[in-house]
Amino acid sequence: MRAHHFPSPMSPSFWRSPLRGPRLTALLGVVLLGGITLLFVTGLLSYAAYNPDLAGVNDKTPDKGVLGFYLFDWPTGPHWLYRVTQGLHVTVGVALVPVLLAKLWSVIPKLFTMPPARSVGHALERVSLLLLVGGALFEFVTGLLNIQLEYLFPGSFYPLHFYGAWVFIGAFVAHVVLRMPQAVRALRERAGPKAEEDDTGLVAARPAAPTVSRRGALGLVGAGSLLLLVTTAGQSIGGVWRRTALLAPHGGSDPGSGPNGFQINKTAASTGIRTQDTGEAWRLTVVNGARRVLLSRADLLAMPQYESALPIACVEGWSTDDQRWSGVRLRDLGALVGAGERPPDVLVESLQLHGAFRRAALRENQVRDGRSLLALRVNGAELSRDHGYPARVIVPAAPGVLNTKWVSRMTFGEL
Ligand SMILES: Nc1nc2c(c(=O)[nH]1)N[C@H]1C(S)=C(S)[C@@H](COP(=O)(O)O)O[C@H]1N2
Ligand SMILES: [Mo]
Repeated sequence: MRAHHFPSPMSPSFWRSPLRGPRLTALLGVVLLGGITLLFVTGLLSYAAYNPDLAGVNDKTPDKGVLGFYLFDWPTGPHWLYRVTQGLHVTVGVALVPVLLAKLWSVIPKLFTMPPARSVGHALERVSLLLLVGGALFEFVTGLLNIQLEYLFPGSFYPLHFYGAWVFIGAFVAHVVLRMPQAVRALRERAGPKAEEDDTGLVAARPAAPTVSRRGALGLVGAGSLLLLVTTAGQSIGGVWRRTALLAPHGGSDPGSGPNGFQINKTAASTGIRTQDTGEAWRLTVVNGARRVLLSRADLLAMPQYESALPIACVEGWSTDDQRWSGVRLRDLGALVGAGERPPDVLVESLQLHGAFRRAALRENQVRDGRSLLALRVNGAELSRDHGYPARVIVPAAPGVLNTKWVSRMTFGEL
């Protein structure tokens, strides 16, 4: 009897799909080139939107060094700015998952190529591919876990995703530059090479009979992406689309009803806000240097009230439609303690004792904008406890993280 000899993954005859080849890899690569560029840009924007250089409390990666070279003052308009940039970041990231997996599948034989390195150049190339594949998986996995399970990374999600992005993008740029000529050639030649003439190592040496056409396979990947798109995008688009956001744990369809019936990030109970601290005894302390004012909720309601229609837009990708907030302008609170015509930056602190988002700093342009409020009411009703009663910040175009709830103290000018 003759023993059957099964090829190992290191042998070229192990990989038999007739779909693999430079053309499939190049087509998927082009989609990823566009998509990942968008993820990188919107990711950098999201970091800038936190105003990390303004104050330590805003900076989740304080050791960034030169990687913060591009930071700029995040603007206050258009008021839906962060809704769009972060909605794109998360939605496109989720929708690209099938494309990324298909791309990895299309090149997997190369992962097993033996010998591991034929030359120094080849060794360097393979190390860069490890960084590329590892970096991509790392960024997608940390991003997806953060939007699905918010407490998985207590505070460490930001540095992981931030530094991971820079490692990944370095390998990505090198890969694009090195592979561009091959990809362009593969896209020009519709037919694709036979195994004998293939110099990419992607075409199966002993192809099995096809079970699906290349077009059919690409169609499946596209359909997977589309399905993820329509079950995610609704959390950022809002309106009736919110009902299709089946994959959105925080931005989905059932935020309750009534004036306060829109998405809640962390509830009062989950952040340890006690009822006795938000009742009659609550006071807002407003400080500017030696000047200090204590205000009750009635005092705040007696000040001129303004209305702004603004969304909450979270780093997790979900956002609310515009809500009608009303309350006191931040710049009027600054004026109360003599912060002047051009109010300086402000540190906003909440009743919450623990947690990364219990306080945040706002930049002078955000304080100055007449739409920036310390909101007391929303959509014609009192703020609910979960939306920040007795008072919360709302600032146009800013990430949700800067819209501090349960505010107890505002310190102008000392950041
Ligand atoms: N004190 C406090 N304020 C906070 C937070 C928090 O955890 N604690 N979360 C912030 C984040 S990350 C978001 S997205 C918004 C959510 O506001 P909402 O729950 O009213 O939608 O509140 C912000 N304000
Ligand atoms: Mo958030």
